[in-house]
Amino acid sequence: MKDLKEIIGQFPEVGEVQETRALTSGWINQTYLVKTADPTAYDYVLQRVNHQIFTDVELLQHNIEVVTNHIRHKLEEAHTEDLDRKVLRFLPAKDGKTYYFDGESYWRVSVFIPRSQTLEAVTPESSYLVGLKFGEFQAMLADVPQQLGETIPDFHNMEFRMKQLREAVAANASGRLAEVQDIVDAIEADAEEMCCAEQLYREGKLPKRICHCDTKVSNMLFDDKGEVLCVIDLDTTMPSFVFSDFGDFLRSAANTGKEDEQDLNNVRFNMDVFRPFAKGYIQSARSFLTPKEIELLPYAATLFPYMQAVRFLADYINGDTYYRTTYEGQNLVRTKAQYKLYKEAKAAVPEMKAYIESLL
Ligand code: GN1
Ligand code: MG
Repeated sequence: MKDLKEIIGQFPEVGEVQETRALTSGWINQTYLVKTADPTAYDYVLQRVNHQIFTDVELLQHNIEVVTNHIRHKLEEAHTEDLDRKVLRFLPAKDGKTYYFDGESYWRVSVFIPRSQTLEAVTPESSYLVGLKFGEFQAMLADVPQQLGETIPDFHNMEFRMKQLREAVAANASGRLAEVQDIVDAIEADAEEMCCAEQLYREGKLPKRICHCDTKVSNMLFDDKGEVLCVIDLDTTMPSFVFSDFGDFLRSAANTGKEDEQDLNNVRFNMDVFRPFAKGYIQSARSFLTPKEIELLPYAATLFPYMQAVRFLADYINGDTYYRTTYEGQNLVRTKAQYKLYKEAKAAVPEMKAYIESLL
């Protein structure tokens, strides 16, 4: 790998660097904090893009530029103060592109948002704010004039995820199939029902819109008073079903257990997170949501744990080639925990429906 200083030097706006240190969060891209010598200047975030996963970095950065410029423009029109803390800004390299290719890796630099923090867990109060903000994020992007591409093709496509699972089962590369046959059968039993969104899309009954596609509380920056500053980690921002952002957020935030919880009794669907999140989201997204999209929100809360169970299970059968694991069998533990969450969310659907109706 090239010298980091040399790479930072490709982004002239950065100025004199005092120190560069690795940040640990996120396992997909490698991230560094670049502290600058001038105390009045911004610090920056340097990232090496994982181009095994994001194979089209040109498209990736195109999406990010369109999205951040569009949001910045809207915030300017609304005379929003403190703009550089409300939307990410990526710096141009010497050639004007927002990334630099060193012959081996792709690098990009964005402004480190001063006086910001991330939260790892939600409270009912923060889930309301987060719902409001993700709805607003989608609302601001509802009229983006350019076409955005899929940075990971078929990312939240349930039919595609089933196809991957079926291929994993057919190949049985790790020899682990016999051990998980019961759970494969259970997943197959619900597959048709869970793939309904793609079918509705083909029938023209469900649109795709620009979504974040990695909604979780840690992808949002807060100020020291707990107010939301902005949405971060825009790599998967692309056309998808709006309920992607709704369901994927609840998959982590409304789970009372860990993603790889061993004790399945701890995995329940937390309606005390669902309610404020749904309230905030619907409040800011209502202006553009169709009745069908609103109707499908409870389904989305079941779809994402189901999809994640399918993805973890396929990876387990493939021999753990995608998700990093820290202990033997972790992908199976994750699968079972996500499947349990799916069942819990399913049981809560009538309650979710009634609550959403009460909001309208
Ligand atoms: C990956 O790395 P992270 O946590 O942002 C994955 C998500 C999964 C999640 C499950 C690009 O996201 O889709 O929901 O793991 N991202 C990618 O923990 O595959
Ligand atoms: Mg991510």
